[in-house]
Formats: sequence, structure tokens, C-alpha cells
Amino acid sequence: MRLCVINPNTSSAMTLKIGEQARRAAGPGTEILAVNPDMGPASIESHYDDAVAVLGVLDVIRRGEAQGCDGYVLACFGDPGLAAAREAARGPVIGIAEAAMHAASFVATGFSVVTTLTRTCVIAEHLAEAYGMARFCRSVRGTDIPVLDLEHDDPAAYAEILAACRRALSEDRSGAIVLGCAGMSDLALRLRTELGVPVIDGVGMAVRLVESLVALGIATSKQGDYADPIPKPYTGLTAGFARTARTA
Ligand code: 2AL
Repeated sequence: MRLCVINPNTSSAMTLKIGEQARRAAGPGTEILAVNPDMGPASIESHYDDAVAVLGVLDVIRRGEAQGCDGYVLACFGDPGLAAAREAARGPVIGIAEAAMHAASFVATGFSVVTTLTRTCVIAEHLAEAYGMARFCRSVRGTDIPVLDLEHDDPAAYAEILAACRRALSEDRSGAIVLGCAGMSDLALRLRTELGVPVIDGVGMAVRLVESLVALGIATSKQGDYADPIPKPYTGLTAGFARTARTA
């Protein structure tokens, strides 16, 4: 099967890292296309970035549909444009925040999200509410590490993340850690070994979940609100996003 793993920001260094981790998690026979939009913010760490990034995500989905992708992973912890992506795609689309939070709820009664800038904590809190995960989410801890500092190995960033995980485990009664940025995906194994608890990277988790759905023949429902968007004229900068009726 062919899965498209979308890094919704435009950092190609981060896309490389995400692709590596996605391939590490994927089963044999799964082809991973790791891509980022060619428009949008370099990193997503505010409501504004999140909103602007969505059109780039939808543009990638449009190309993915033309390339015969069987499913998609949205590899940004805000899951930007998730519901819209499901309307536009045939196959399953899973965001890394929803994948990681659900997985954490299978292995612990409570988890903490350790993320980047403190200002993004509320985004993760809103998602936990929206996904019905708020009763499992004991805390969302910011580290004040900018997303782009996670493009490459940074020992200081790792130490900061490790310290935040330790505080979450000792002060918030959490039994598992959810990594709150796709740029942290390469740290999961090392953190899990050091902390001795489940540390969940949403990139690998979402890849495995999409693979499972595709393998079982389960696609996105086209009944109701995830049906194809209604064709109509779009104007101005959005003109190219107007939908036409699907032919197949
Ligand atoms: C993210 C992420 O995963 N990618 C990005 O650009 N911003 N998440 C975050 N909490 O900062």
C-alpha cells in the first residue's frame, strides 16, 4: 500500500526526519511518501500558523489522490485540517495527536503531552476535548522549544524534553507520555528507555493505524459530513481549491 505522510509545515529537514520515522514504523510492503506543502508556514506553533497551513495540507491531499495514495497521516500535533482532509480523501486520514492520545489511553489511565511552545498547549488541550480524550489527559506541558529547533539533533532540547517528561510523571500522576510535536518523533525510543514508561510518537502510531484500516479495507465514510465537498466557485487566492464532482 502507498501511504502519504504529510508534514503540514514547509521545513524539508523536518519532512526528512518524519519520513525516516514513518518508514521505521511501517510494515513491509508499505510505501511511504513523506511530503510537505510548497506553501505555508515554516513551522506551526500558533492558531494563525495552524489556519494558514490547512490549504497546503489540502493541496497535498489533492496530489495524493491523483497519485493513488491509500491513506494519509497528518504529521503535525495540531492535526491541522483533519476533518477537511477526510472530506477530500477516499482513504483513511489520521492525525498524529489523535493517534497518540488514543494509543496512550490503551496503555495508561492517564497521560501527559509534552510539547513545544507553552502557547501551543491550549491547542493540544482543545484536541483532547474534541477527541474525548480530556479525561485521560492529565496535563499538557510546554517546553518553550521552538519547533524548528527540533529539525536536527539538539542535546539541550532533548534534556529539556526529558525534564518535562519526568515532571509530568512525578507531579501529574501520568503513566505515559505523548510527544507533542512531529519533530520529536526520533526521540521516542530513547525517552522510553530512559523513563521506563510508554512514550508515544504519533507519527509511527498513525502510520500503523492507517496501515491497519487500509489492510482491513476500511476507508473514510462518504456518508454524511465526510462526503466529497460540494462543488462551487471559489474566488481569489482560493480559486484553485474549488472542487469538481468526482468521476470515479
Ligand atoms: C507542531 C508539529 O508537530 N509540527 C509543527 O510545525 N508544529 N506541533 C507543535 N505542538 O508545535
